[in-house]
Amino acid sequence: MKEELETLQQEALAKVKQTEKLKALQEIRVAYLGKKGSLTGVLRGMGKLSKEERPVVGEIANRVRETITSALDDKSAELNEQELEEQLANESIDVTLPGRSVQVGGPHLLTSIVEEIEDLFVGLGFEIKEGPEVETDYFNFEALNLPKNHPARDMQDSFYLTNELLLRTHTSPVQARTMQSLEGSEPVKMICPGKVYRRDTDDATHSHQFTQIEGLYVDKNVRMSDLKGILDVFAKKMFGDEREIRLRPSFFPFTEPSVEMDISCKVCGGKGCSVCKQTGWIEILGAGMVHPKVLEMAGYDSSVYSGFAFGMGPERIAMLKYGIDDIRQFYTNDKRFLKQYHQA
Ligand code: 2NL
Repeated sequence: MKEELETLQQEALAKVKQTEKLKALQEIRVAYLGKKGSLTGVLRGMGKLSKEERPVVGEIANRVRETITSALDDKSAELNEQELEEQLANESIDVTLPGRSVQVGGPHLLTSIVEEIEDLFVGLGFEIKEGPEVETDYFNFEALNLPKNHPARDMQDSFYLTNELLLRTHTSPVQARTMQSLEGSEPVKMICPGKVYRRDTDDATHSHQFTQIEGLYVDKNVRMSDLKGILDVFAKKMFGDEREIRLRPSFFPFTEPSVEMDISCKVCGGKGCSVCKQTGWIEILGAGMVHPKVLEMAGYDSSVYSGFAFGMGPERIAMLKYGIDDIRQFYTNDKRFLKQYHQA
């Protein structure tokens, strides 16, 4: 029996030595020391031994168990450490490798220009208002003194959805709605930026969808000089302090009188060049005093209230400011174009 135990120990130690896997090590532990293991089997046979032999064999058996156990524990610690080393080696990061560059976006030029204009007018006390892009015939035309059969209401010029609904052709309906909601009892000082739609063929200066920013100031005693003052501040903040403005008579159905505003040409300083078509002036926007009929339809007493309104195209403003010659650049999303207008 002694020999049996010695052999068993040698066998077990040899197997432990050869093992390279934690799982196999656990199997060896079970095979020798487990309930049905070899050593347990040998010990079970101890009952047959004599009284004298039993303590001697018992002592050997205990020593064998301890030896195998400690061999298993040592090996297990060794393998665990090895595994950790491997894991650390695999997961190590080479900080000298170049990083992957992340593509960073930025605001679209049109967004920046709209926000610049918004900030400017907010600074002058105007509120920003928005409204639906699908409008009723009433708010888009009727309430703006564009009665039925008016040439601007030609089916050919607008995107109609039904007889009564169309894609708004300007942002003026937002202002008509705002005035109507105040029931003629409160002043209005607002701007409304947004998308508008016209049934045009796209080319360098036309787009079937573009952006408009309109402004409206209605109160008691609002005069044309207030309009001129506000527009002068706008022109100088947007294009530079050295710019002059001039107002020329014009016509819009919703304003009377109506004007168009020009700014002095920066390229030639007013002498005349190809940018200003030899006139020294560049057209920027349209404006006027709100037509009394428009005020009355919105519920304002036009003998008490008066107002001015203006409308501009941010695309045109950006084109003039940055020398862009094709409006389609705003809508074709060529990143080479867009990237020039933000720091990214
Ligand atoms: C242009 C001209 C203009 C208005 C828009 C307006 C709105 C109301 C009442 C009166 Cl609710 N007028 N808007 C007035 C004059 C000109 O736009 O050339 N836009 C690009």
